[in-house]
Amino acid sequence: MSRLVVVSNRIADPRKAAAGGLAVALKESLQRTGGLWFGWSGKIRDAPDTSGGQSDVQLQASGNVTLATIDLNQQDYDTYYLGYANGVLWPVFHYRLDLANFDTHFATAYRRVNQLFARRLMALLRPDDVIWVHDYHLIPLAAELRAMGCGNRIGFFLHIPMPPPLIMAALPEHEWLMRSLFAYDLVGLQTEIDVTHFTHYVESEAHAQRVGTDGLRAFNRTLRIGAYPIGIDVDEFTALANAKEGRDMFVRMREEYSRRRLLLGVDRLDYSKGLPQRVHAFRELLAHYPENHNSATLIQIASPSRGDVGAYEDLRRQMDSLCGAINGDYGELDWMPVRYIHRNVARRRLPGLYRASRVALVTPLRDGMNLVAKEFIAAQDPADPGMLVLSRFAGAAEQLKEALLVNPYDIQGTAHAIQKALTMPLEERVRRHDALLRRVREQDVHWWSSRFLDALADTSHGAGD
Ligand code: ADQ
Repeated sequence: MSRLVVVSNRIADPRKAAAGGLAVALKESLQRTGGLWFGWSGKIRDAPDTSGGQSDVQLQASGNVTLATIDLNQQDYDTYYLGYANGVLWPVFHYRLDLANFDTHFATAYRRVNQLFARRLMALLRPDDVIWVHDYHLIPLAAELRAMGCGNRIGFFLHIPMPPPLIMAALPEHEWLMRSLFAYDLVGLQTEIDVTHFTHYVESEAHAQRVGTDGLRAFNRTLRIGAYPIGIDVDEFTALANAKEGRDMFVRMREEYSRRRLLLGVDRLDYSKGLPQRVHAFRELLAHYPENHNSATLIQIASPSRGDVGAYEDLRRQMDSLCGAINGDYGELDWMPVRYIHRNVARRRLPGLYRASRVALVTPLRDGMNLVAKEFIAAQDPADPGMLVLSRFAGAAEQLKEALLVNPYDIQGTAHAIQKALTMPLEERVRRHDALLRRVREQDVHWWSSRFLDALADTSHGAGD
């Protein structure tokens, strides 16, 4: 059995409860194969790297899994991580060309850090390892590994959207970046729309030929491409909901809001999540449906993320002012329409919060998948479930058709859908939730990882090299 080697910008210890989705998804395969997880430690080293060898790789055992990490220096952090990954790729792949900072130094640093990852990883590899690389920080990693002679089977999964060809073409390095994907044997994207975007891009820019049902041939190599929508671990999430803290949270929220109808948003504070538009839609709900006064209460949790990038500061100020204005204009002595929380909320408290809410607002302007939508469904009481209002621009919308799908740019339309969700008869809520839960259960995170790894094992490795 081949050893699984996972590479991602950040790693998590799969044995720790708070490790999160990816760790839970990969735990089984990593443990079964005595695997290795390689990535950045999250630490910034003061001095420049002079070791030139393996001395700066930190190895740590987690059961029979090895966690291997390297530190970054301040310059790499500023240019590779904040600069290119989060200041160029994140906005461009979320269609926000206006927010991208196309500084050529960032692209150079991105390549340099990918080379550093490849060099350090190369020394740890065995000939029959299967390598699974994750996300936009590491797109050129396989190309760098191949340049160093790596002949292993390598797969890549992109957690964020693949933009349409003309948006991609605005990226000064688009040709290099997309060509580098052809060093992988299998590329997994979240949705069929993403696959269509990538296919059209390589057909128009690189005259790629389709091979069989899921192959693309260009640059003298063939890769397989497919939609592998990521899911959640429903059992782990249900266990969290039934644990003491989950239950306590639910009871507390139900008591606190017994006379109110609770609406909930849970996001990282990020411009892709459509937060100002959501607050505008909630304001529109209060303006057009006055029966919600003194009743509908929006709890919006927006935890800080990547605070050093300027765009996030603007968003934070915008949210502060929008939420303050609604409370000032509509609030009563005993009713605050919006509770805006700009802090982290512990994962174990989320299920109770989800379950106490009548409606979840998951309305990103663009999102690779959005797991909050799936977690909300999993946390509901099937006999009296809350309703999901979901952006058609979230990857999850491809699977979750029974939610109320909205265009988040259409403020009136979204307000109308929220009203529909708040007043939906029990029978219809149960019917929709039943279909949604079935799909969230069937297409869970284990289904996702095993589908991807089975397809990777199945690739006719190295074709065309
Ligand atoms: P994210 O943009 O981080 O991830 P998302 O899928 O919404 O997005 O959330 C991932 C996890 O973070 C979920 O388990 C959620 O509960 C948790 N989370 C989010 N906000 C939180 C908060 N304020 N407090 C506590 N926990 C919070 C990227 C892509 C997504 C894709 C995921 C997985 O942008 O589109 O779904 O990867 O592939």
